[in-house]
Amino acid sequence: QTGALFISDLHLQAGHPATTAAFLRFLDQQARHTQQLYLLGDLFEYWAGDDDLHDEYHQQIIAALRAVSAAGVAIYWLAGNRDFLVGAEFAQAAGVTLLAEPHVANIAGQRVVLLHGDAQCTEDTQYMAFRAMVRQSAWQQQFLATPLAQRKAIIAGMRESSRKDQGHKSYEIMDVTPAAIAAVFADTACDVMIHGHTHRPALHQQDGRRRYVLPDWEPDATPPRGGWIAIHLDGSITRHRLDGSQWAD
Ligand code: OKV
Ligand code: MN
Repeated sequence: QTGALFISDLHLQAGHPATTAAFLRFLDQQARHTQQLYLLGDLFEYWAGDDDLHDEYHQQIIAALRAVSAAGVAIYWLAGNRDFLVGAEFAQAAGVTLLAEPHVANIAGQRVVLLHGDAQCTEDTQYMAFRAMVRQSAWQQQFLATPLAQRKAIIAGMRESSRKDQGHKSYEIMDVTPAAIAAVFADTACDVMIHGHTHRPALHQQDGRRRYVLPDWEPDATPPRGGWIAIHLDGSITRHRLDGSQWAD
């Protein structure tokens, strides 16, 4: 048994059956044997609102999460930049507890600060402005008041224009800003940080502090991408690939 497991950036969608299968396998073989499971953002490729809960694919994911929760695992959710519209109805249905970031957890005697990671990519000023807008509750209320089909069309339009300007290339070169990371460490008085978003899995060690970055999941890529971080009951921290093999940290 482990104290806690951490994953992020699966970008789950009906059109990616290999990632879906890897996630369901992870829930069954790993997550059932942990005390706490932390989902650190972008579990879904996008989330248009909790009224999309009834979608067949979403029901499959929700049922799988609820089964793990019902087995006694405490599941926690931090929003990513793609699934920040997940709300109380999803949380209730899936048996997960919504967290606000930065979240400080005490796990096996370790004070750990948890983030998705997008808010620390401060050099992407265009994205930071967009984020500030869509994270406002007034903006979200207005957006969620439009019909679901229209919201999906708006998101699809954003995805299409992001593909067209090769926005995906420009934001994949973006990384967290050292000053933003230093500020989180200072504000939270933690020595360990775990986040995702940047798709640059790593363990950064500096001044006695550790910053773990989670991988995104793409099991069909060569080499396959994906994996999780574990905090064990003795406080040790390990990184794992999708096949369970451990990184030599
Ligand atoms: C993904 C990033 C574009 C970075 C929008 C609700 C909203 C989801 C979305 C739209 C954009 C993802 C899903 C994309 C990542 C970018 C630009 C920078 C920094 C809404 C839910 F706003 F309509 F409510 N999005 N897309 N970026 O084009 O794939 O990661 S995306
Ligand atoms: Mn992200």
